[in-house]
Parts: sequence; C-alpha cells; structure tokens
Amino acid sequence: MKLVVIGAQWGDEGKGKMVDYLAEDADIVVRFSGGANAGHTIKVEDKVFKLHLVPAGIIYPGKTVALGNGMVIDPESLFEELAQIESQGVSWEGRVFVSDRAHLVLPSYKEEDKDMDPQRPRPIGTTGRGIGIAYGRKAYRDGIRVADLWDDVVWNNMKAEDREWVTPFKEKLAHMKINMAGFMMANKDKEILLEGAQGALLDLDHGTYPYVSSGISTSAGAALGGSIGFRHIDKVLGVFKAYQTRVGNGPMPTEMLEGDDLKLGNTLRELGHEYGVTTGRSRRIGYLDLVALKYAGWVNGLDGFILSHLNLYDGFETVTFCTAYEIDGKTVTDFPSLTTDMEKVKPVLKDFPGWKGKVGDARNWDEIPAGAKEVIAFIEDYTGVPVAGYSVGPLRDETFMKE
Ligand code: 2SA
Ligand code: MG
Repeated sequence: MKLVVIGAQWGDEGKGKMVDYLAEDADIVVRFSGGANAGHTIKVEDKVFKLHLVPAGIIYPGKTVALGNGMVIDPESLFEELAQIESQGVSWEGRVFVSDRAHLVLPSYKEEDKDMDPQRPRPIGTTGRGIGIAYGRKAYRDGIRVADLWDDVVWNNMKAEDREWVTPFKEKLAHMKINMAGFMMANKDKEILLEGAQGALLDLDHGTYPYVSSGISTSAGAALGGSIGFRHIDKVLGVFKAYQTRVGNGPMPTEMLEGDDLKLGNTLRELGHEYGVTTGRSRRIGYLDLVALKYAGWVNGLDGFILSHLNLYDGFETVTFCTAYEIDGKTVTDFPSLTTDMEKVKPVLKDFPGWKGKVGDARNWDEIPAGAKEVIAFIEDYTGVPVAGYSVGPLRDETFMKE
C-alpha cells in the first residue's frame, strides 16, 4: 500500500502524530514537501520529539525514512535534528536517506527570507527558514540540489563561504543520498507512507496565495516530491482539527477575534497547546471552517479524514462550525481565490449541542459519545468525505481508525 497523509487546514493538524501512528504498518516513510519550516511533535511515553525535516517514521526502531526530492533541506538543521533525536535514544544511522534531487537551503537564503518578507506589500509572516528562497531558486533553475555538490561546474561556482560551510555536510550526505525514483522502484512492493508538511491551505497552488508556503503540500505533492507516479498511490488521508489554526499572516475567515469568541479562542489555544513548534509563535484560532475543509477534501482527492482534537470540546454546551461564507451580502460555499474577498468574509456559523460523555476517553469508534457522532455525521455529509480515524489526545494509544 502506498498511503499519503496530508494536512487539510493551515498545518499543525497533527500529521506528525498520525504518521508516527501509521508508521507501525509501514516499511518506509517518505517526506515529500517543505523543509525546516515544519514542526511535527510526537509524544512517545515520556519523551517528546520535535521534528522539522526528518520524517516522523524515524521514531519507530528499524523503519527506513527518506527525505524526498520535493523537499528543501538545510543540512545544518538536518544534522542538528538527527543529533537531537540520537541524544533522545533514537539511532538513525543507516536508515535515513536523502533524495539527491532535493534542493539545499544555504545560510544566505535564511537571511534573504527574513529581510525580504517585511518588505512585501503583503508580508507573509514566514518562518524565516529560507523556504521560499530555496523553492524560488529551484524554479529559476539557480538552485543547488544534493546531487549538484558532486558537479564540478556547480561546486566551482559556489561562493567560497558556502563551499566551506557545506563541506562537512557533503561528506555525511555522501552516505545518505539516493536516486529517489530508483529507490522507490526498488521498494515498489513495500508498504510506503508518504508524509506531507504544512497543509492544503498553505499549498502554493491551492492555498490562500500569496499567504502560503512554497512547497506542494496537497496530495499531488506526494507523487511529485516522492518520485512516485500518482497512479501508484492507493490512498490519501487528510488530517484536520475540530477548529482552525493558522500561524503567520493571511486571511482566516473564522478567526475568533473579539469578546466571547476571543475567550473561546484563548481557551482552545491553551487546551490544544497551540504554539509554533519551529518559531514558538502563538497560533491564531478559529471555528472549524467547513467551506475550506470541503475544498481541501476535493483538491487532495481524500479517501478519508483523520479528525483530531474533537475531545477539546468535551463538556462544552455548544460546538460551533462555519458552514458558509457571506461576502458582500452573498452566500458563498466555494473557497474564494481573491485575498480581498477572503478578508471580507462573514462566516455563517452553525451551533451543535455539546455531548454527554468524553471523546477524550474513547479508544474506538463505538466509545465515541452519541452526540459527538452526530457532529461527525454532519461533517461527513457536508464534505462528502468519511472520517476514517481519530486522534483524541497526544499519545499513540489515543489514536484509532474507525475499523
Ligand atoms: P514559510 O516559512 O515560507 O514556509 O512560511 C510561509 C507561510 O507558511 C506558514 N508555515 C506554517 N504554518 C504552520 N505550521 C508550520 N510549521 C511550524 C509549526 C510553524 C512555527 O509546526 O508550528 O513554528 O511557527 C509552518 N511552516 C510554515 C508560515 O507561518 C507562513 O504563513
Ligand atoms: Mg506543525
């Protein structure tokens, strides 16, 4: 089985945790997009792992992981991260591979990213990790791929300081680099999990452009960035939270900004520990946006959702979701393309009664409270995508599939 897991919102839906859970049945985990901007938190017993570049499957002993060609890799961050997980008891040598077509992030890219973002007419609020610069250079055909470190023309034309900086990493990458398509073909009969980064609404094409990241975070990116033709992919799952979060700038139609909304947002932020894993930034909080979720279901071709954080509403009297946008007095259910339209949206909200019992105590579908099942049925009906699995807490055993 070739299974893709993507984020169906603006990132931070809990993909890392789901990939760690699903990795049990996988031989290989491939990360297909993004770079050290991502932050994936995984709790295993009393240990907390914070991953940025390395696929979440690494935590399972013996699994092979690969950083795909769709990624932009800062080798300094990569080796720091590997040293960090090693110090937490995870040995990685011999099971981490890097596509030789992945692009490198050089130190100057990070400076350029940080300098340039505030100068835009619409600053994005990037993570400052040089991501947009690396993907930009790639598109301009001025990028440097892992393989190119062994190309004399590229090597001799690199700035002396970059060559010096990259030399120790080049020696280490020599043992880790792979021909990604060859690797995928050789492993075509294995169980492969393809792990996304960020989320559908941060996708370069489908996201809230220009307030997006520069990788392909929708499922199409798995094929491109994992060197596997899309027809070889069997299944796509999209993770979403029972509310919306966003870090950085850009429109967020259901954001909880004032009065009781703001209070609810602050409560959810604390309950859900909604702070950036990479930058520590406080995440913006909003009502679950079903307009955006339905769109994400379509553009990703989702077979199923994984619903996370529904347990945060345990004990609430009402649970509120957005079912349509009102723009200039018109009701809209297609996800708008224009930033100024997105900024004008008045969310149409629908209240559901809270439930008796705790989603947080459920360890299988049958144990989900009846009232919560009604809310889930509404989401499935609205989006046309079944909810195939649940994450009801940070631990591995607080995750389950419906069947
Ligand atoms: P960039 O740095 O060019 O990719 O930034 C462009 C936009 O993409 C957003 N972005 C993210 N949004 C959510 N989570 C991300 N990862 C970290 C985390 C973020 C952090 O898991 O918490 O620690 O702040 C992530 N990475 C990029 C970014 O906020 C910009 O809106
Ligand atoms: Mg994250």
